Amino acid sequence: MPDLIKSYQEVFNGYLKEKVRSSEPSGLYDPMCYILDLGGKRLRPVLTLISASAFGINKDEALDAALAIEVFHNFTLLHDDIMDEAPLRRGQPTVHHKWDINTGILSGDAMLIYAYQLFETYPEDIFKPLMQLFSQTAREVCEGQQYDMDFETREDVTIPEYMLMITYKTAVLVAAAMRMGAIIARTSEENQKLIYDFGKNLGIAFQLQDDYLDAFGDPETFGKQVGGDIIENKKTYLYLKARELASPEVANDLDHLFSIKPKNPVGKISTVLEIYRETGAAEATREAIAGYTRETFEVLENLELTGDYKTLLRSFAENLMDRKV
Ligand code: DMA
Ligand code: MG
Ligand code: MG
Ligand code: MG
Repeated sequence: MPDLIKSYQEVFNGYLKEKVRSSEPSGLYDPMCYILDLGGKRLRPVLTLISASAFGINKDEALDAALAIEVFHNFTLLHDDIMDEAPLRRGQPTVHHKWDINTGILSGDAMLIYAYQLFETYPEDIFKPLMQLFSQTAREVCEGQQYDMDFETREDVTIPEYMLMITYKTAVLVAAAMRMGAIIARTSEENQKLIYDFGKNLGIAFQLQDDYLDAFGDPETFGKQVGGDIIENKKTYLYLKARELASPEVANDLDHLFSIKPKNPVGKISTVLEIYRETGAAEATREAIAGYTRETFEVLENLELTGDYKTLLRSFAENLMDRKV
């Protein structure tokens, strides 16, 4: 079954290359191709294609929506890397480091518009729900990103607030990717809701894992700067759990460390990682990831899908949760 996923990735990558290159507009062409060519997991577009197939239509019918989702995701990355002051993406310099901040913003904006244009190939009865879902999702992602920024300087962030923030900034897009396949297959509203829920749970587990890897990932393979969230004072699940489990003294140390941005962050990162481990926050985060992954599988059980797609989605999710990048 994972071979099928690989073939979906290949079909998608081939389609992306052809379509993006042929849409050559202007000077924005270079950064857009640069970030898209760096690859990445292609998680969201592959989910759209799987969803379309699972609801009984040819995956090729979902390629434009899959590309729209991936282009949109990469737009969010260009802006995210500026906001997070990230030097690396997919093992290479981020767009605003390779070019400059203005280029990162403008080519991100152009990609957002390009993503919308990709829906123009769909007939009216599909076009409208796709546009509605996409616009709603785009607004939610921006709102989630705003919360993420606000949390950097807030000391009273709670775990439910964090969960809401990652639902908006990450999970709704994974959920939308799944629902788009269902919309294009013209399946029932009930199925659309269930597949959306599946994607949302998967997206939550995915972002928890993203935050975990940002702290404990292998710098050789991660492709981003390990410790970036600590440098930026991100209030991740790791931080919030550590804050909850720590003694008053250690909690004070943590508060202090998350109120500064030292020029050389090496000492801060290693102290914070030690606190994450010693308080049990690292373990608690691993447990939370496993818990959300289990919930994802429970939602999957209630879905009516053709063929062996439940097994496929399950193994896809399991692989995703074992990932190193
Ligand atoms: C991911 O947040 C959310 C969006 C919308 C890009 P993040 O900053 O943790 O992502 P990454 O780790 O990929 O920079
Ligand atoms: Mg980031
Ligand atoms: Mg971010
Ligand atoms: Mg991250």
